[in-house]
Parts: sequence; C-alpha cells; structure tokens
Amino acid sequence: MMKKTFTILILLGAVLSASAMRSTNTVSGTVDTRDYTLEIDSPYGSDESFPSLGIRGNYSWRSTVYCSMADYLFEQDGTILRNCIGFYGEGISPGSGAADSVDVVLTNVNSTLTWNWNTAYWVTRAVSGQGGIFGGSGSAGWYNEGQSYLLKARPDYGWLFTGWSGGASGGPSATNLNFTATAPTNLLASFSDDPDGDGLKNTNEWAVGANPWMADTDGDNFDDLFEFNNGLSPTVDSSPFVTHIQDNPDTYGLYSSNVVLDVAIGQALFQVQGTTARLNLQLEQSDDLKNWTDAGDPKEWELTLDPDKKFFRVRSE
Ligand SMILES: [Ca+2]
Ligand SMILES: [Ca+2]
Ligand SMILES: [Ca+2]
Repeated sequence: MMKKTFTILILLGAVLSASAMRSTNTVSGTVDTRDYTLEIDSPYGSDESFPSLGIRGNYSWRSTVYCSMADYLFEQDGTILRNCIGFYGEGISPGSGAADSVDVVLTNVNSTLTWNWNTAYWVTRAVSGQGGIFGGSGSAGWYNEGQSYLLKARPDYGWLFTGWSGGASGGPSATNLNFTATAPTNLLASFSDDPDGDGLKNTNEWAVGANPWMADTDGDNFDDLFEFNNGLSPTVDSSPFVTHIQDNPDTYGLYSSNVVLDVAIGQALFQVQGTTARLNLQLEQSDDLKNWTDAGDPKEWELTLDPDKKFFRVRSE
C-alpha cells in the first residue's frame, strides 16, 4: 500500500512539471546555422591586426568577435606616423567607431571591418639668409596628410624672400604658401640682401629707387652698382655719355697709341704640290678697321713635306 501511494505522487509531480514548462518556456523560430565570415581590411598594420587581415570564418550567427589594431605605427625612420582612428564595416554592430579595439556582433553572413588611419609626415623648416617662417607647427612637427597649412615667409629688414625649396616650390611672390605634405619634408625658405646679384644691397637699391630684382634698372648697360658708386642714377639713362665719348674719340684719347695693329692674316694661300708646300702670306693695314691696304710685300715660305703626313696647319705666334 505504501509503495502504490508513492508511485502516484511521483506521476503527479511529473505531470505538474511538464505542464509548467509548456506554459512558460515555449520558443519558436528559425536558427541560422550557416558559417559566418568576417573580412578584416586595413591599408597599414598587417602585423598588428587581430584577427589577422583577410577573410576569417567559422563564426556562428550573431557571434561576438573581438577586433583590435595597433594604436599607431611609425615608418621611414620615424618620419611617417600612422594613427589608427577607428573602423567601419558592413554586417557588424556597431557599424563604425573611433576606437582601435572593439567587440562586434556579426549580423551578416559575410561581414566586413575596415580600419581607418590618419597619416602625418614629419616636416622640418629652415631658412637661408635672414628671415623667418610663420604658421604651421614651429621649426618641426607633424603635418597631416591631405591638410593644407598656411606658411608665411617674412624677410628681415634689408632682405627679400627669393623662394621655397626642399619639398615645396614657389618663387619670390609665394611668400604665403598653402603647404600640403605628401611625404616627409625639409622645407627651406631663402632670403637674399642682393637677389639680383648686381652687388648693390637692397637697402641701397631702395635708397635710390633702383630695382633690387634687376641688375641694370634703367637698361642703359651700366649696372646699378656702377651707377650708384659713380654718382650716376640707376634710374636715369646714362647712355648719352657713351654717345658723347664715341663722338669725340680724340678728346677722350680713345686712340692714344695712335696705331692699331690688326695682326690677323688678311690673305693666306697654302698650296701643296707633290711633296712641296707653299705658304703665301700678305700683311695688311688699316686706319679705321674698314679699309685695308697691303703692308709691304707678301711673304712666301716653301718647304718639302714628309710624304707620310696627311694633315698640316699653320700656327701664328
Ligand atoms: Ca642688388
Ligand atoms: Ca638692382
Ligand atoms: Ca643702369
């Protein structure tokens, strides 16, 4: 009798338990049993990526995958800085972010995650001559790729800016430079106190109204320095002086030796007959370099040649 009663109680407990389960835990729906993949892409940091770059697989539906990338990388002896500034992707949640590590949930069977980077280049700045560069980041610093920086070349008094070099180009008019770094760069701004090279310093050029960019401001064939040093004006045509002197050669002793000898050979005849060469020279003279007359009799040389020789020439001393 005791045994029977026990059996009934057991059965009753099982019935009650099954009834409770049916009323609170019934679930219906479809479970995606496909293999999910996650493709990791990045232009930099292939050795620093977790998971490694490429298509990673064998994930299940709504898997959570931990992804991380290096915070920053240096290249080219520390002159290029790559900063990982976040990620974006498809079929991942969150779909983007600014962190370099994240737990993403896969929502597409083929999901992607791409790391974003910022690149900066180390730029140094120097000057030649006396002046300065203003703007940007001091004498050296990081310049972001794709970002324009306004740099200003400013000469000290008495100096003029002549141009940029060493990674930027621009002549004297480019005192304000919109500089965008595309590589590590050593910028140089050049200044000169005599950019036209005429020997007259800028301050003196300005004092007399001359052009510091032209050696001969008034184009009279006298350089600015010569006119400045000799009491002439670099801005007033001095060529009438030349004309006056040329028109009065005796006054200015242009031919003080009174004789001008032209030692060039006026007429020369060189003949070879057999092994005999004849050289006939006529010296000529002139008073005005225009009209010439014979100066004495012609001079003749005759000599016997070595028949093995093929080339001859005459040398005057
Ligand atoms: Ca000058
Ligand atoms: Ca000048
Ligand atoms: Ca001149």
